[in-house]
Amino acid sequence: VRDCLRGRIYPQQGKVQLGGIKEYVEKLKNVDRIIIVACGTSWHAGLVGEYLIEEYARVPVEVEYASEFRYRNPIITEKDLVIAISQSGETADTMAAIELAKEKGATIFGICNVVGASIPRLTHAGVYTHAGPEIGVASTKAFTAQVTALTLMAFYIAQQRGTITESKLIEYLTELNQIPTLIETALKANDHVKMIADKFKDATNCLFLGRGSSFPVALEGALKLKEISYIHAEGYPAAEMKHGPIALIDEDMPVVFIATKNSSYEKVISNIQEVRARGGHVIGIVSEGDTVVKEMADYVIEIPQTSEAFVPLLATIPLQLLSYHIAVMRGCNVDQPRNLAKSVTV
Ligand code: F1P
Repeated sequence: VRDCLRGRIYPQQGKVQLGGIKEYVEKLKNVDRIIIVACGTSWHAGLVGEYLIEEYARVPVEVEYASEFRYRNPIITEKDLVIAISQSGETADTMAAIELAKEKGATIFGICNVVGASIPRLTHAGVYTHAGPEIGVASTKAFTAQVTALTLMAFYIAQQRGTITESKLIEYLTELNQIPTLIETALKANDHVKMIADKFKDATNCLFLGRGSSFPVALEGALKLKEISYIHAEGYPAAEMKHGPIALIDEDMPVVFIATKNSSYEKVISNIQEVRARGGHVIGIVSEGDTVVKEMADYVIEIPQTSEAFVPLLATIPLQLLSYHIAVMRGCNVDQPRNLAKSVTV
């Protein structure tokens, strides 16, 4: 994350620079639709990107599974900007989605971790995340780096289009500059998370719920648990719980809530009450110093207080740790989960 931030933001001047896409400033000023294509964890990062780009740059964004997009007949024009996200840069579905969009004349940006991989070579422009090699198969630091790149992109586009004031940009970039330190603070919860993992290591199901940009974080928390510990897990927008998943809740169902002190805090609290009333066990990812969720939940994990824009970067950390510890306790190989390939090239 430090690498991703370094040299790219100038908090005092309220300026973001993204060298890889600087030739496309005019395109960004006038773009009226962005389509994000990706698979797995990278698709979850794309959903965070949708929230950030729509919120700050006010450009409509669609996020598509590349594995679906490539096989249907999507409407794409030369006016569209397609952002392809991939850790490995070799995912066959994402490459096919890029080829399809290119044929229709769209401009393609890439967000990729591996320098010189196939995907960056197929794109017109893009940024590298420089997160370092992912030792394991399941993406972890690549996700935080992708979200950081998308955060920078959202502010960069907002700056070009004038949809954010200079003072707001200074405020956000100053906070963004602190994120590496806050991530280090979030990592200090490791032993506490390990203790919680021990309580839930024998679970057979788990729900992850969040609102706004915490919804893709919930999806990612569930995917990590599935991928490395083989526990069935689902991520849902907390507000969707009443439309179906609530039927699953009983004393055998742990529910992880991303319940940080942001715009949807009060609403998430009512969702927690609904789970408690049905005997479900609650693990809350909360802002430092929270007392309300602490009273209601079985366990809470604190992360530093931050603006809504940056919650995904911090809230992901305890979820990754939780999956990691549960997987190790269950005797799973966290680096090489069964049936998963580092890059899905077919
Ligand atoms: C996409 C992905 C990963 C997942 C696994 C299989 O890869 O779905 O998110 O963890 O490795 O592939 P990529 O396109 O981001 O390399």
